[in-house]
Amino acid sequence: MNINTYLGVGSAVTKPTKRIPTILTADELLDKAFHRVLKIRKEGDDRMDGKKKTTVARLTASGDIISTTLTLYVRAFPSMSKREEFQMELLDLLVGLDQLKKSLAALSWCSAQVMKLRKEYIRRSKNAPKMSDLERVRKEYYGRVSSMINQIAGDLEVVAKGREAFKKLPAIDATVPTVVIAGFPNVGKSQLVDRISTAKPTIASYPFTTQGITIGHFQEGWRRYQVVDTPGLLDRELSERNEIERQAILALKYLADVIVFVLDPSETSGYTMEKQMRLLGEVKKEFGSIPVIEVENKIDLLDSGSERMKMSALEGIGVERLQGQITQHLKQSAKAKVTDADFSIDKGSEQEGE
Ligand SMILES: Nc1nc2c(ncn2[C@@H]2O[C@H](COP(=O)(O)OP(=O)(O)OP(=O)(O)O)[C@@H](O)[C@H]2O)c(=O)[nH]1
Ligand SMILES: [Mg+2]
Repeated sequence: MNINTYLGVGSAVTKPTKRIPTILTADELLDKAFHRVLKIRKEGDDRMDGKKKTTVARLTASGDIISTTLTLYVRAFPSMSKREEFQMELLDLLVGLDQLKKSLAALSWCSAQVMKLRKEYIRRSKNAPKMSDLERVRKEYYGRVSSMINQIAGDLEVVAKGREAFKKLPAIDATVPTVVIAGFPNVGKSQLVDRISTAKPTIASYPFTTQGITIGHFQEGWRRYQVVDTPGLLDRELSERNEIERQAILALKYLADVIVFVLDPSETSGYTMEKQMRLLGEVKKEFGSIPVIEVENKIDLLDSGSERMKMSALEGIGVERLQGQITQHLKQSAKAKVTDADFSIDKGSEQEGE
């Protein structure tokens, strides 16, 4: 079955949603279902009748709470259009879409099962001849519902993790020309992104400060460009990369129209130039079709004397020149050409109408 069936059908979601409710754990859900209903009391013709009506009302309410809560979770997951491949891949990396799909299906299944039990035990409560039978029926119902919810405890955890991933999903516009900033950890990528875009990433003097993808923008004339800050990459095989690094790889693969590769010849990042150069070679090999701008950062600390472009993201030296080069590349990107075409068609049709 297609993931979209479980992630809801219909329109594309380009922005993270805030509407997925907090996902309760199995214990919290049972607590909510069984304790809240204790407040319900019904009057009857006699003690037995009152007890029966109360039991039936409690069974009904607790079943409803569980079933509607689970169904709400399943329905709250937004759909993802095929076009947002990057977001799909990112979600897959962070939660595992197959697992999320299975877990949402498990919640649906459980919701339906609880409704079945509810029906069965309401009938049995109504037919209970004695107080003790009524108590036994109630206990059995609670026991069966509890074990069913405990069965999906792991699925609730997966769905909760899915919710977190959805919440943090960067709002990417796949049609906007995009520069992705890459390099070793601690070389100054976030400092650069902070300088050239609207994004305000965390900057700190330790590796792996950036743990996910941050999106910023900058404007040049009427054009808007996307800037993507990525977590640092080490020079190792893709199979050895951790979840944080893999997010950077996904951003390079799916988003980059141009890559800025930041090097730190001062090596104050804690990594040798040899290692950094090896990674640069890998990136160029892996993403051969994407132009790479190489820039040496921290020129305030060390000027290597190489031919490469230099800057100090910290002090703002050379940043404008770099930004100019980025813009040149982005202007020439296929995405920019599509926007240009749209723009001229719009202008054309306006003129026709005049
Ligand atoms: N002296 C100097 N320090 C810099 C410069 N650019 C960044 N730094 C410092 O280097 C450290 C790392 O900067 P970040 O921008 O967080 O580095 P990053 O590449 O984003 O690091 P990760 O997110 O961990 O991959 C911080 O302490 C910055 O202040 C620079 O041009 N000169
Ligand atoms: Mg960073």
